[in-house]
Amino acid sequence: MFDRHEGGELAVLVHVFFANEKDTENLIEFESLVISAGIKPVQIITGNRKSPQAKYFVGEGKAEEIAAAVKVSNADVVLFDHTLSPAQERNLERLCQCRVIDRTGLILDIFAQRARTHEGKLQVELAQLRHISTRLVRGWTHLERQKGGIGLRGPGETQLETDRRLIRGKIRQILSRLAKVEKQREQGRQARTKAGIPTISLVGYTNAGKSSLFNQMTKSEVYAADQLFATLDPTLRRIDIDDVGAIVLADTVGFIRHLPHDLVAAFKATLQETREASLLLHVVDAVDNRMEENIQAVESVLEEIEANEIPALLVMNKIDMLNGFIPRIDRDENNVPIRVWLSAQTGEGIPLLLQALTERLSGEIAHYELRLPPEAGRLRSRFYQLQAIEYEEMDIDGSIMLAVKLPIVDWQRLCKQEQPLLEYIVKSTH
Ligand SMILES: Nc1nc2c(ncn2[C@@H]2O[C@H](COP(=O)(O)OP(=O)(O)OP(=O)(O)O)[C@@H](O)[C@H]2O)c(=O)[nH]1
Ligand SMILES: [Mg+2]
Repeated sequence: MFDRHEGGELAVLVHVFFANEKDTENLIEFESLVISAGIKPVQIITGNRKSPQAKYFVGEGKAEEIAAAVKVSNADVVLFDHTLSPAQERNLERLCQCRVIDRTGLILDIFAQRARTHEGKLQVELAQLRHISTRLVRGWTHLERQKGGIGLRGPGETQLETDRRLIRGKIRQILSRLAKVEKQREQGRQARTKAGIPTISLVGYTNAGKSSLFNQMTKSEVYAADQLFATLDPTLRRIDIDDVGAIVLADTVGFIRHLPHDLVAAFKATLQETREASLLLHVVDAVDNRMEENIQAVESVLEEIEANEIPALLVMNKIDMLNGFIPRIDRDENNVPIRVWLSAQTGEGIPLLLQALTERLSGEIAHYELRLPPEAGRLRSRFYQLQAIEYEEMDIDGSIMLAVKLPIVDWQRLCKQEQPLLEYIVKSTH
């Protein structure tokens, strides 16, 4: 219907350097985000400010410079590398006589293009509707709207603008559909827990090579492309590792710094597998000159989605681009693997990764002997559900002696949920 990708929309990019910003890396990343959305940057306008200005975000003079650039370059849209208020967006649109999209709008647009599964699409649509609902008043002609394009794709803005009630109804509808999908997903997860299959989740900065590694490990074909955010939805695949048995591997959406906070909330649901994983494989692009910052950005997103306490193994990817680099495992002082250097593309180092995984997974099992008082029957059935009981014996006083064996993460989760658990420990045997 809308063919903007054929020619590519033309955009004027705006990036403001704030007082504490030193380098141009953020700007370069913004540009690649824009390109990965299928848009052609025709001019980049930068400025320096201490803080945003209320009316246009930038100052009056800079705003006029942007408007002039739009005219000269015949751009379709202005993209800001910042979060704009609805009012700022409106004022800028009036001045520039074209659409103005902020960073949230841009990332949402990329998400909309990349969503693959039903749940992912619903999540994006929900986030778009919420974003648009604050920005309903726009003076677009029909012609421009029919052209489609960034920020206009998705929930049919024309209609939405005519009636706010429609938007609310649509949001309700999506929420109830999402609830259904989430229920199905929950059932799948419970079945896996019951079967004692641990989940390993691939996480990492966008473009680090998660999907490529996922493909190497599963030999399946998941969409991998040199674009940011090639994956939006976690993709689950069951694989077998010698000495470990079955595991579920989960590919996830790429993380990014400065992800607008509402989006983190919206995508938390799609990262559910990550939050409940036994181990995270944190994939790092080892040739990216922002490697350290990317690792930190990923760690702070993990914190936001409450997955920062899950054990992680770093996967230093793309060593084929480091001349003569030999794949290897780095270990900590206890000889536990903490980093594996490999290439997801050529496959070199994959056997080392499997070895490290085996060591980590078998090293992360907790063994305990417990004495449960008669009234702790519920706890006993929790251990049964987790298939964690190695043997049990009834004592004369009615209490139950239990030997349990389960992944440390499951144990820790149980300790949080069942407060008295720690009091029942007779001995820890791992
Ligand atoms: N040279 C080289 N390129 C790689 C390697 N692994 C991945 N790539 C390339 O890096 C780009 C991104 O790979 P993906 O696997 O899509 O990365 P991703 O982390 O899944 O990206 P998102 O899903 O967008 O977050 C693609 O062009 C891959 O071909 C590698 O080991 N070596
Ligand atoms: Mg991917």
